[in-house]
Amino acid sequence: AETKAVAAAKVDARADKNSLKLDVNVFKEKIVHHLRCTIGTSEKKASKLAWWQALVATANELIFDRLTQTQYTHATKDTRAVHYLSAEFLMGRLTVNNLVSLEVYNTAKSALQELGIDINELCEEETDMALGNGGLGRLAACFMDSLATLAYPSVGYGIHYENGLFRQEIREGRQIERPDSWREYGCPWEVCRPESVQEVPIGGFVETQTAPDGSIRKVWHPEHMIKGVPWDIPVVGFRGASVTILRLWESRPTESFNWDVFNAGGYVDAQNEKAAVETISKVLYPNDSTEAGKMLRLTQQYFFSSCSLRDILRRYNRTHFHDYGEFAKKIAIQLNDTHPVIAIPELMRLLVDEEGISWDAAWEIVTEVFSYTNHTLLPEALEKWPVYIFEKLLPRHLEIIYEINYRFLNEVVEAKWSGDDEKKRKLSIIEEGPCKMVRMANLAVIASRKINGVAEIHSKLVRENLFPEFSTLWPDRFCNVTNGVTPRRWMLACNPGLAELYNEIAGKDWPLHLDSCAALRPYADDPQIQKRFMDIKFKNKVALAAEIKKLCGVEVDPHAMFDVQIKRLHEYKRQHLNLLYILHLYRKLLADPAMRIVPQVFIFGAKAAPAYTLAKNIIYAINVIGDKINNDYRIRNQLKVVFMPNYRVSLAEKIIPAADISEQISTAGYEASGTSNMKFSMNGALTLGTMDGANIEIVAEAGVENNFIFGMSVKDVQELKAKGYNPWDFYNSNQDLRAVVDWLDSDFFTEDRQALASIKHSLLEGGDPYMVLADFASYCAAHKRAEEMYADKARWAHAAIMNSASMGKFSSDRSIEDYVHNIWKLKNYEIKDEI
Ligand code: 4GP
Repeated sequence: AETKAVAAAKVDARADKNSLKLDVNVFKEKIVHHLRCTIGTSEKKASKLAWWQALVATANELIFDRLTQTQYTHATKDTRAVHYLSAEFLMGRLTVNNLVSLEVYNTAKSALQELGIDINELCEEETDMALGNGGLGRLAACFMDSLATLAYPSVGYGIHYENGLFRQEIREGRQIERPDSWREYGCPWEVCRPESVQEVPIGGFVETQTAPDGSIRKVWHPEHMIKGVPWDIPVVGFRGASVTILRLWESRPTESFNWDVFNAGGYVDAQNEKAAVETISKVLYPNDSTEAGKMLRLTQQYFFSSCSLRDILRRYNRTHFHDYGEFAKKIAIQLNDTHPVIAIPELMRLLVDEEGISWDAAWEIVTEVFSYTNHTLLPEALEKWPVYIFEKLLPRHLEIIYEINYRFLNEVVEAKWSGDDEKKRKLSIIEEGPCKMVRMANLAVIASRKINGVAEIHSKLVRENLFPEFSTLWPDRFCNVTNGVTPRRWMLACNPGLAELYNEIAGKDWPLHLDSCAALRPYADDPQIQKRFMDIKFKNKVALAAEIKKLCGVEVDPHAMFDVQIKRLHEYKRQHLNLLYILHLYRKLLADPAMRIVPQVFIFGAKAAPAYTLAKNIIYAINVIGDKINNDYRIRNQLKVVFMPNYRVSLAEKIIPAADISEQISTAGYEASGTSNMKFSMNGALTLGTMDGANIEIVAEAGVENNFIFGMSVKDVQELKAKGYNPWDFYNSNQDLRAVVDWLDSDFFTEDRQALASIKHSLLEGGDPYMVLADFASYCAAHKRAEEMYADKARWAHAAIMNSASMGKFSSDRSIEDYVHNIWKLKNYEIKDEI
C-alpha cells in the first residue's frame, strides 16, 4: 500500500506538471533551476548552449514522467507491440517538436522571452540527429512520431552511430565531407540504459555434436563477444498521447575481451581490439540505395538486429518465462528495407540453438512475426553479401540460411514448379556464380508474413517486376502502404502561420485529423483567404531569402517564383534535368536582352555519396553555373540559382514552407514514393513532376490541373527501353537541347571543363540511363505552364490552397493505421496517469 507521503508526493507532482505547462512563471523558474542545478552555471555566465540544455531538462521533466506512465500501461496490460528495426532514423532536431507536442511551446517561448532569450535562437543550438541518409530514415522518424501520437505499443530499434551522415561543406563549388559529431558535447534527450546491455557473439566456427541418441546439435564457438549498450531517445506523441522509445545500440568491447589481452601484456593489442569493436557503431554508411560492400556494414546490421531481438526476448520472457506459445501473438517485427534482414536467421538461431525449440516450431514463429518493407527497385540497392563473408562473421547463420533455402526450394518451389531448375535458380536465397552471394531480399520475402511497397505504383512494380514468382506463390503476402509524413513537424511546427490559418478554419485538431484541412477547399477562390494564404507564403519566403543570403551570400527577391529541388543527389532523381532547363532559360535571356520572364529562384539542396563521382560533378555544375548566372548583370536578376549547403532535416523545415514549386522529376518507375513531395504540397507548393511514386496519388487528391505533370509514364519508359532508347535521337532533333548539352562541354562556366563535360558524356556516350534527354522537351513545356500560372496570382493561389488542403491521405498517421490494420494487428491504449 502507498504511504501517505508517497500519495501526497504524487499529488504534488501532478500539480507541478500542470503548472509547468500553463504558468510562464513556473516554467521560467524551472529553466533557471535547471540552469543552476542540472547544468551548473548561472544566468550571467550561461552560454546559449547551456540555456538550451536547461530548456531540454525542463521539457524532460514532462517527457520522462509520461514515458514512465506509458511503459507502465503497456507492461501491466501485456500488450502486443511492433518493433521497427531500421538501420536509419533521421530524427533531425527535437526541441521545437517536443515542446509543440507537449503543448508548452508558447509557455516556453514567453518564459524565455522574459529571461531575455529568443527561443528560435536557442533551438538553433541543437545539432540535427542525422542518423540516416534520406527518405527511408526520415520515414522511420515520421513513423515513430505517429506511433507515439496514436499510442500504439512500439519500439524503434537502430544504431547509435557516433557520426551521422557527413556534414557537407561547399568549397569552390565542390562538396567536401566533414564528420558529423552530433553528440560531441552529449545529447540531453538521450538516456543510457545499462540495465539492458546485451552481448552479441561473432566470428569463430560451428561444431557439429552428435548426442548418444544419434541426434545432431550445432554448437557455435564465436571468436568475440560485442557489448551492445542501449541509448533511449523518448519520442513524444502529440499532446502527450504516449511517449515511446527509440532504442539505439552502441558497440563496446566486453570487459573480458579486453581484459585477457590486457593482462597478457598486450596493451596495444587491447587498444586495437577495443577500437575495432567500437568501429561498429562509429559511422553511418553515407550511401543511399547502393551496396557498401563492406564487411563492417554486415557486422553493423547483425549487431543491431541481434541486440534488438535479445531485448525483445528479454522483455517477453519477463512475463512468459520462456514459453514461446504466445510469442507471435505479442510481437510484430517490421524490417525497414533489407538492412535488418539478418534478424531472420538470428531469431531462428536464438529460438533453436539457445531456447531449444524445434526447427518447425521456430519457423512458424519467425514467419508470423516478421514483415518487410521495400523502399527501392534499384538493383544495386538489393543487398547481397558474399558467402565467404558470412563464413567468417556468421558461420552459424549461414548454415541456417542454407537450411531455410533447402526447405523452401525442395518443398515450396518444387511443389509449384516441379523440376523447374531455372525457377529454383532465380528464387534461391543463394546466387550461384564465381562469388556465391546471399540475397537478403529473397530471404526477407521467404520469411515474411507481409511484404509492402511504399506507394501504389511502387507496390505494383514490386509484385510484377521485382518478385513476380514470389507473388504468384504467395499473392496474399504482398500489399501496399503508401508513405506519409507527420503533420506535426512538417506543418504545425515548421509553418506556424499556416497552422494558425488551419486552426481557424479546420479547428485545432487538424494535426491529428489531417483530412479536416479539406475545410479550406471551399475558400480556394475567396480573395481574402487567398490573400491570407499567399501572405503566409510570402513571409516564409522572406525568411528563406534571409537564410539564403546568410548561407550562400546571394540576394534573392521573395517575389520571384521559388522553385525547389531538395533530396539526395542521384541520377534517377534527375537534378541535371532541372539544370538543363536553367541553362535553357539563361541562354534565351542572353539571346534576347529585352526578354522579360517571371523572375525565378532555383533552390537546390543535396548530398552526394562521397564515392559517387557523377553526383558530385552535378553539385559542382549547379554551383558554378549558379555563380555565373547570379553575377551576370545582363539578365537583370530575373534568374537566380542557389545551392544551399549541408541539406538536412532542419534546413528542409526552413525551405519547404517557402517553396512555390516542388521539383519531383524522377524517371518514372524509379522513385519508390518520395515523401518531400507530400511535405511541399501540404505547405502549398505546386508539384512539377513525373507520374512516379506518390506523385500519382498526390495529384489524384489535389487535382492534376493544380500541378504540372510532364514526361514519360512508367509504361512509356518500359516501352522506350524495350524498343531501344537512343539519347542521340533526342539530342540531334532538338536544337535547344543540343545547345545546352554542348554548353556543358565548354569553358564558359569553369576552367574545370572536365567535371561538366562528364555530365554531357553520361547523357550521350553513357546512354543516358535515366532518360533525361527524352523528357527534356516535356519538362520545358511544363515549366512554362508553371511560369504562366505564377503570373496569374488568383489562379496560383487557388492551386496552392487546393494542394495544401487536400493532403489528408499523406499524414503518417494514415500510413501507420494501414500498417496496424493490414500487417501489425495492434490495439492502442489510452495512457492515464496511473503511477
Ligand atoms: C527511399 C525511396 O527512394 C523514396 O522514394 C521513399 O519515399 C523512401 O525510401 C521512403 O520509403 N529509399 C531510400 C533508400 O531511402 O535508401 O533506399
